[in-house]
Amino acid sequence: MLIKRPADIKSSEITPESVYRNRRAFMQGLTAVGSLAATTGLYYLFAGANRRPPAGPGPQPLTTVAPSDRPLTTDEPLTDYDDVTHYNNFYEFSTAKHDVADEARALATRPWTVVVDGLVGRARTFDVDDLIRRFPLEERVYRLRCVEGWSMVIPWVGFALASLLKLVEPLGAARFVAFETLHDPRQFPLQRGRLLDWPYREGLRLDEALHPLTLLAVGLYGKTLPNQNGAPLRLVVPWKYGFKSIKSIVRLTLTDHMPRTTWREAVPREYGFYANVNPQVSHPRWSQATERRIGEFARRPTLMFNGYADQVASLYAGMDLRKFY
Ligand SMILES: Nc1nc2c(c(=O)[nH]1)N[C@H]1C(S)=C(S)[C@@H](COP(=O)(O)O)O[C@H]1N2
Ligand SMILES: [Mo]
Repeated sequence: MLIKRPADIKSSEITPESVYRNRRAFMQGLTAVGSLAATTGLYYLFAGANRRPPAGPGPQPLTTVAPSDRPLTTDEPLTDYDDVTHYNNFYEFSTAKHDVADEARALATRPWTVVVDGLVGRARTFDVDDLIRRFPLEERVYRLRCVEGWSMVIPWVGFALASLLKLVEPLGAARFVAFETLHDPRQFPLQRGRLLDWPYREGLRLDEALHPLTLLAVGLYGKTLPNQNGAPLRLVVPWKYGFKSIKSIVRLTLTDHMPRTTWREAVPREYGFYANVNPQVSHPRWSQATERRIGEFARRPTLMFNGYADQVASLYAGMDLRKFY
């Protein structure tokens, strides 16, 4: 298998945001035929709505340092900011991707605490601003591949999950990390119903959690995370399907057993715990061989481990990757 190694180029050196905005308007004009997305696209094209400033104070600038390791960031063209922030999966708010941004506008992301507990020497509760100040923030440009068959390239801002885990001193018995999104039906309208078993839960094996690619993101495009992208703190695991990258996290718990995870519990025959991107293993209802990069016309081949095989394949030595996990 041919694996392309991503190069380290700062997103700001790749393509100015304005070029992407223009391209997006052009593409939307061309593709605006007979779909909900098209209706939205036409509206944006004629209303100039994709240039509208966010309501309220909006995302704040973050200071970043260069990534610690060159292969940790890709040089592929970035997905347009408006697509990254208006084509979202965040089922606590809506199942309609284009509605999430509006629904998430009022989410209160301060004050916000994150508990890290379980099999650790020093269980701790952190204020999210303390975390943001504590670690040097890196810009990491990662591909994001959703299990639904679309993908984006996003310039995240964050720090390695490993840095946080070190602070709590994992015990020898710890083998997994469980993550939970905030449970607050007053703020998340769909948590008042039973669409999923709330709160949204995800998990990683401890070695996956400690891998240098595994990021806790606090921003994107150089600014704090928009609410719809999982403010104030979300996980990003670029070699796994997007549903592993849990948003608006309030708790991490180290455990000795594989934790419950939302999508695996909801539809066990369709979603596994590992959920590594694999073009050779079809979803029961569709092929995973190709994907639609948001902003492009033609589908492109999906890469093993979403193009991160060089860095992560060794984590799964001895596991049958064709088996459904
Ligand atoms: N809490 C929570 N986290 C979540 C989801 C969700 O519905 N709720 N959706 C997941 C899915 S399916 C994807 S593809 C990504 C989408 O992230 P984005 O909207 O920032 O692109 O978030 C993931 N994290
Ligand atoms: Mo997804």
